[in-house]
Amino acid sequence: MDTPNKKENEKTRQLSEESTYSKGEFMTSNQGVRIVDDQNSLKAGPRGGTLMDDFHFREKMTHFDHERIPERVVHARGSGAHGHFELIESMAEFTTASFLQEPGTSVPVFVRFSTVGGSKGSTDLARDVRGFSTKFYTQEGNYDLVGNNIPVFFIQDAMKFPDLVHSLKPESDNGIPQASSAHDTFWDLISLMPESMHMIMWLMSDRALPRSYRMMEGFGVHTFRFINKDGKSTFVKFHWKPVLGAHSVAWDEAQKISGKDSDFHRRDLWNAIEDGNYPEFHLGVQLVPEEDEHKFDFDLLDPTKLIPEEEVPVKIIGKMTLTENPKNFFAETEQVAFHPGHLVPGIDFTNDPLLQGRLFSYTDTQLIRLGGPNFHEIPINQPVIPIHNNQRDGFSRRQIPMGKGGYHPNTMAAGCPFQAGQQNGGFTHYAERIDAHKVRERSPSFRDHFSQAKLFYNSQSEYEKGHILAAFLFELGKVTYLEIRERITGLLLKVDKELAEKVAEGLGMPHIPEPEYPLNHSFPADADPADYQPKSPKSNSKSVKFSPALSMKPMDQNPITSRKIALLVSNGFDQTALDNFKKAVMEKGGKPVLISSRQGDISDTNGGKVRVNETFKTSSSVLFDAVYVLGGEDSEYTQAAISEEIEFIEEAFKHCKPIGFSKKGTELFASSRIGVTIKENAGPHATFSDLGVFTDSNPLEFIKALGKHRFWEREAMGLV
Ligand code: HDE
Repeated sequence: MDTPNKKENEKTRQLSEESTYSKGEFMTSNQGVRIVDDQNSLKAGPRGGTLMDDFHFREKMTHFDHERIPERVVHARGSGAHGHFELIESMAEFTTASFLQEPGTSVPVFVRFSTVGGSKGSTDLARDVRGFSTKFYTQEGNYDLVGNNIPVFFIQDAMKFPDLVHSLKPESDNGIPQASSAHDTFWDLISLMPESMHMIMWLMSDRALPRSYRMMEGFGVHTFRFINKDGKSTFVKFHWKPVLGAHSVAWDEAQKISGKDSDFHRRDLWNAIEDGNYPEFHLGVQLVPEEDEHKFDFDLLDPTKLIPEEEVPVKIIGKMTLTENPKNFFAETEQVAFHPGHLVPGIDFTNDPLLQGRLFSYTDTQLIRLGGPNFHEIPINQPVIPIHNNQRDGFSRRQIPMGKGGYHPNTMAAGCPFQAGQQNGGFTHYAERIDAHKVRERSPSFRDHFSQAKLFYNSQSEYEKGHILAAFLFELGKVTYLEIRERITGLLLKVDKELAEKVAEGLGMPHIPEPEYPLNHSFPADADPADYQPKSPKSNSKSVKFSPALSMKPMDQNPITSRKIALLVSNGFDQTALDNFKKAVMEKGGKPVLISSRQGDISDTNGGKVRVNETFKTSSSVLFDAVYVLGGEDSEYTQAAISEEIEFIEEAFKHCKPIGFSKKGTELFASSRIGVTIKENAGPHATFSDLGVFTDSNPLEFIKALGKHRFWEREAMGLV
């Protein structure tokens, strides 16, 4: 039987064979000299000191000593994959970008997903924004869409980014906490920065706890421009929509996954691709004609605002499929260098002040991170078309330019390389009219900080609102200064009174003091007391008050492809029931994983054997999407094993996962608290299957329930 473990082991063997790229070759030094012995250093006698003459030892050790490069100052923890993007609908009316002209055009891509705050080795499951960067290797050069899984940002001006990141990162005196926003400095800054409130609502929502990189949306965040062949500009916002839907895990679960498998998202992405379950995302655009720039209640240049999909629908124009894991993590995922300024003709920026600042920062950071100006020569960063210019030299130059050139204009190289001009596809910036005073100011049109925070909160389902409340109670519960908690709840009052009151109650605050501004010397210099008050919408506002697209609830019926199901078995199991179950799950693309109390083979009632994949010690229910209890008749099953198994099932129940019990498994159902809890608390009309628990059932019903992802109703009913 082809169990997932066996498959993985086979892959490991096969890969290690493939990776001997120097098959049959002798080991050499970096100068190509054959190495006599790579295990022992050169010594003055077998028990003597190591000699300076040992150039082989010195070369090997020096290289090792220099193996690490600085990690990214933000988004340090990430995972990448190769794939391709294929155009579905032509955008020729709006842009000249070559890869967006002919439906069917396909270009290679490399994607890197990341968390923001944690270090390179931190957990994947932090409550955090996720980066979603895509490099399109087009025939006109590289185009990078460097986005996030949340469509807005914390700040409106790049000037504030270092402050934001310093407040989020571990505190500067003790270096605590790692990969967490739940601490004083972060909330101190936020409490003084009302422009963050919209983003904060997203960060406290389930969007910050994705189930998988394959199951989250992506957003370009800023408003960009498409430019067509007549030079006409259309504003554009980019969206990635995952084919598997957007799904999240529970916060308690996220924290436990961090302990059980802190590589959870990295492993999930890697395994899905190895299994041929290629992650797929549709690319969508929201298009706004230039003349409609001022039609909205907010400023299109303000990165703390989104355009509700109900106002401007997302048009799907293409599909990205990730089909190949990197061959080498460092060479590709670590060395890839994205930049929002890597544009191709037909796509341009707007004056969004956050985007403008990013245009400086990304090259600057690569210079230190990748050690000089030649990082475009690292294979993963190279365009698929040749580069020709007069740039020369610098650290780690690999290209060998021929001839005496290196300047322009010239005759020595017959004028080469030529300037393309617009007629030959040279990048031309949009000829935006500029007539302004040089000022250090924020536009008054950026001053509404609460309407969209409210819109987001009001658009959430009840269970999502419950999760937001719980997130505030966790995060602010870790804040040790009462004034900071008070200022945050004061800001929350302006988003939703009931939410603010519940937060205050949970934190044991007798009342929420109305914040008075200006507060003190730390009041931001550019802030107007009016920033801290909700604005009334324009009288002719058409803006929506409720946007279903902002909730993840409508996305909860999806294919179960690649979903992991823990299949609990013990000796004396029913082979036919196991075969039928596995067949039914695998037909739908699910991944059953056999779990028992010990490793090795277990026997069915007729003495047939099956190998288990994991035990209760090596695994945990938090690593699965659902649990199916196949059971057995094992007279030697110890009390300890039964307890472990019941804990496994009850934890899955707590995290609102579908749970099924076969005929033989029902004994365990009886021993767990699940049945009693449902009967006692869910009311006379609740059925087990409404709550995602399938007893003695036809497995098909259970498998169908997997498509719903979670039965969050259990929380609303107070069952968990
Ligand atoms: Fe970034 N950001 N960022 N950022 N960002 C970086 O660049 C920066 C912002 C985003 O997978 C850094 O190469 C500034 C918004 C992603 O390699 C750095 C500002 C969005 C990644 C940097 C922002 C992003 C980065 C660190 C405010 C969503 C990971 C290493 C003006 C649209 C890229 C690096 C990868 C990485 C600066 C704000 C997304 C320091 C100054 C808004 C996905 O250059």
